[in-house]
Amino acid sequence: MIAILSGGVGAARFALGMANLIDPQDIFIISNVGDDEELHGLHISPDIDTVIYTLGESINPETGWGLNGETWRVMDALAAYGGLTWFRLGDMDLATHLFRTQLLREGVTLTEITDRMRKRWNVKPKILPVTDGHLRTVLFSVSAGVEKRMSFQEYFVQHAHRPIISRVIYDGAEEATATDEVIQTLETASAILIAPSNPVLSIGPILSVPGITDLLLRRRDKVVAVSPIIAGEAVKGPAAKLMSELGLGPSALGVAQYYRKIISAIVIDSADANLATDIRALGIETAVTNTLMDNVEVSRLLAKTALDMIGGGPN
Ligand code: FO1
Repeated sequence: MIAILSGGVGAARFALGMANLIDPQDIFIISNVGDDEELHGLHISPDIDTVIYTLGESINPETGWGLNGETWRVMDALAAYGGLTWFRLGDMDLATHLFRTQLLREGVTLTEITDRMRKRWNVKPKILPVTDGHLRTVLFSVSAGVEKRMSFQEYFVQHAHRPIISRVIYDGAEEATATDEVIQTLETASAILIAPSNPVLSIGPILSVPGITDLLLRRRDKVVAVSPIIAGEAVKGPAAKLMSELGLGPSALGVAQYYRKIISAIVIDSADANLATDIRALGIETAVTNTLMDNVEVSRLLAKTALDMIGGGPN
């Protein structure tokens, strides 16, 4: 059984590769919930949905989020009212959000709801929100000496990740508790893979939940990361820009430094082969391969490279 710490698009593609490599029922995906937000009166869990829709072979391939073949009649009708339109939910995606929000109001946990959704999409890997409690990534920028606070979706979608970020916090982290399923998965997994997701915005919230980082420190020998940064650029999203604004190196080396206490191995892209020596000097075993997952075969080979590094792969 293997665990994958997961954000959105990059992690979903990586998990798809893994599901083509090993028995999908042996994969446990621990999902970030720091991007979650209440919008349109509904509970949005973008990373969970991106993973479910991708593994369910129904993701919109152009955006990397939402459903393929989606229609937008509800959003158009909402726009006619002058309603909130910067964050768009497609007509079919709306059903996902109505379902989730209703069950949350009835007191069903996000873990249980996610499992019901997974089954509806015929997804075999288990998808586990890191916590059922409140955990939100909050970003700050400074303008004319005044600090401005933004929720993740305000930063990412409304402001198109343009603001220069001065700091990031994980609101609720101190009181959050990892679910029993998550703890048990991380205790027993034969390999723990950190997907090629944004270290600060996607994996950082997972690591901020009390107990998780300590557990990974103890299991460091079994933890391998895949760099989401290739030649100083994120494949998707603001990872490189944000890391540089926060004073973290915007490179595969910066990623290795960010995770250095909790990983024993990392996979970096061939374009970054020149960084391998510096990363190995941190005491991190380094594999160099193609990490740009533009098809399932690349994802599968990447998953294999990562698993092979800690001897967790199939023969
Ligand atoms: N991203 C956008 O850029 N614009 C949107 O209107 C938008 C809506 C949306 C709805 C549901 C969902 O699951 C994701 C959505 N996203 C949208 C993507 C989302 O903001 C990001 O993919 C993640 O939060 C970053 O990992």
